[in-house]
Amino acid sequence: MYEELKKNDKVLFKAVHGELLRQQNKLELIASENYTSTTVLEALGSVLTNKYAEGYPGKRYYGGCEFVDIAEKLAIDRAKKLFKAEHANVQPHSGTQANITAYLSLINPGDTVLGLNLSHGGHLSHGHPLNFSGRYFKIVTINVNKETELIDYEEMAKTIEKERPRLIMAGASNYSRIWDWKRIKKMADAWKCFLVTDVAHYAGLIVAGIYPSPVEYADIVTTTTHKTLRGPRGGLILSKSVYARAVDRTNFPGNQGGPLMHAIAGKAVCFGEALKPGFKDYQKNVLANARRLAKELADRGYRIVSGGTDCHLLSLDLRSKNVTGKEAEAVLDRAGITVNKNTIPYDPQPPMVTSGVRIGTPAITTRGMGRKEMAEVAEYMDEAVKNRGNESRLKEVAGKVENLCKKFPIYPGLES
Ligand code: DSN
Repeated sequence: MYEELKKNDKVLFKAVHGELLRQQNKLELIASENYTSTTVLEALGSVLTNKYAEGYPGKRYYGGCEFVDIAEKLAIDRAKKLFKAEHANVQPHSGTQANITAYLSLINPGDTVLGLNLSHGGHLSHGHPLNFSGRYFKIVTINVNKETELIDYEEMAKTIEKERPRLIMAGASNYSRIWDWKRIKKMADAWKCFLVTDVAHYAGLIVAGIYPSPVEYADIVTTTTHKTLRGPRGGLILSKSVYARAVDRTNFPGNQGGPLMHAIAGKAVCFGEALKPGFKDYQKNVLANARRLAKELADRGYRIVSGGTDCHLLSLDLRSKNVTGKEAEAVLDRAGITVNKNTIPYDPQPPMVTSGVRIGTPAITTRGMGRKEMAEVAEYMDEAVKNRGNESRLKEVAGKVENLCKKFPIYPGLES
């Protein structure tokens, strides 16, 4: 595989091949990552990358769009069916780009947006001061409840009453519990503000029916396609048909130029795969693995933020182990386990240090690991954290991790 790259660009080939081996031989526990199918990879590497297709199917600014139109139409139809949505725009290059489109389809710069604080599990594009969202909108944030570490709907209601946002952005990149979309919709209606939900993390679970869908409640729903959905990197916007025109015009020409047709083809494949019955079983396993991993880690003395998980991710509070998130991320990496440091609610440490790590099971479940392996994963994580000053013990753990990974190949045939 990668024969041309190997022959024509040795330096880049080395990087691509190295990354393939890293993905194969290490445990990928970053909650927002996954392994796409080889069908998605083929679509991504297809000749569709050559085509300019500004506009939408049937209404393009370029000739020669008859085949890319088929791909985009397929992606749109499948997305609508999958999420039971009235309208879908498959062109956003990323989740953040989808969020820019969502805001600007409904409100104007300077308007007030309410979102979950980034250090409580929110996302940069939900109002961080350095992000476009924080620069162009007035942001008010809510925190999770200090005791329960759950979304505090009463605080949310009070904040809405006081700040009168024009738009509520509900969603997270590190919140493992159920969002009560219906309750938030009631608040949005009561105070006449728009509701946008960003389900980038939960999308796969939602289409499998094991996490609540906000599609019937939200004016606009945004998501990425590469996390639990297991597709190519990219964004997707779903909306009520009343916002279809605004969404389409705001995405193009409003905030993007030519769509990435190879990525849209990859999204069409991903949605097709998610419509198949096996996808539901996969998502059930993702959730069951996350719950088992949480239990195994709790049994080893790690505190799970909010006491557990209802999705694919869990947030670990490492303070009882006297290790920061930054140190844990580094030490786990030396043991062949990839995670990301993450703030926990009311974290005493700054964001570049943190007291926690975020862990997810989408990727290890894709490669076929199940409940039995979760005990092994927890054991290796714990061994690494306990032996953080001992390089030879860490090498030993890395060896065990590699042996486990070898039993679950990710792309058989690609490695040679
Ligand atoms: N960076 C993504 C995540 O890890 O959740 C969100 O954009």
